[in-house]
Amino acid sequence: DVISRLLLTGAAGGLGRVLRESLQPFAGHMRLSDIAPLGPPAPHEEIVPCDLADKAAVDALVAGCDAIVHLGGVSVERPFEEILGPNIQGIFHLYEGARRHGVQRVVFASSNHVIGFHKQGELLDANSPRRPDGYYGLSKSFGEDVSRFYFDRYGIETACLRIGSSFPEPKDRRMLITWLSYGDLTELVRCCLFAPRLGHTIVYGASANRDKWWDNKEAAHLGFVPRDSSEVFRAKAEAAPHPPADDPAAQYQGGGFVKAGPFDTL
Ligand code: NAI
Ligand code: 15L
Repeated sequence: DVISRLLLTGAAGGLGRVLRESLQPFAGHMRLSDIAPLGPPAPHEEIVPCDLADKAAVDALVAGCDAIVHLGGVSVERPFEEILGPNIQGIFHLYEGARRHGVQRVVFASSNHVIGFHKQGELLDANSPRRPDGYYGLSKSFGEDVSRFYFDRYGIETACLRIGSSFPEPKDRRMLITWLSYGDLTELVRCCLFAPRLGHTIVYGASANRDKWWDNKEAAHLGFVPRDSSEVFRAKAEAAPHPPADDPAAQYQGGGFVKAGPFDTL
């Protein structure tokens, strides 16, 4: 299976650089977008710089694409005012563009920070209540609602990937549980792009790690089976500094995000 024209936003970021390469076999042509530099395009690539906060620019960006992998935006906890344009206005602009130009499928990089205020050790699934752990988590929660609305109203299919921690290696104890390898990330996105019926699906993005906080039974139709495990990194990750047991960062699934801010500036 190949998507004729795939739009990848946030293509200059950590995961964007990974998927720019790893999704190549699944896309005839890739339109790569970011506000950061993307380097020269390969023959199968097209570079379209775009600020997600700019509605007209996003509309033009989306035109002519068959599917979207949306990674762009602020990816860490920041003051609300910095998140508003890229993440909140940005997701609205993206779906308006998809509606106007008939794009039928979106893979949206949501985040575990949508459920970050659940306690560590609790087993969640797609029906668990959302408990965002900051302005960033709130923006992803809004994005999940926007995608649900555009599915119910217009039939645009979306997978909301509640990605745990997708880095080359898990860096600490929490990430031994939340880690998503780049190989499993690619497989998850591939499953979402090609599932015969995607509908509106919430799926957690974690590898086949020993300990789990998330159950993907509601996303079984994707056929996503993670292959990697954080276990090979256990000794190194456990040796890293970790917060004391009574620290909120050690108590909640969102880790340190739950105590970032509140960024008073007035
Ligand atoms: P990143 O911060 O490396 O990449 C995000 C990209 O979005 C950057 O290249 C940035 O320039 C771009 N961007 C920011 N503001 C923009 C704007 N106004 N207009 C256009 N582009 C803009 O983040 P990373 O790690 O690659 O994550 C990708 C996506 O996955 C993000 O949406 C993030 O929230 C989400 N995610 C990532 C996780 C991880 O473990 N890496 C975990 C959970 C979610
Ligand atoms: C995220 O949502 C962030 O984008 C990423 O940088 C990590 O902090 C990750 O969550 C995490 O929770 O480890």
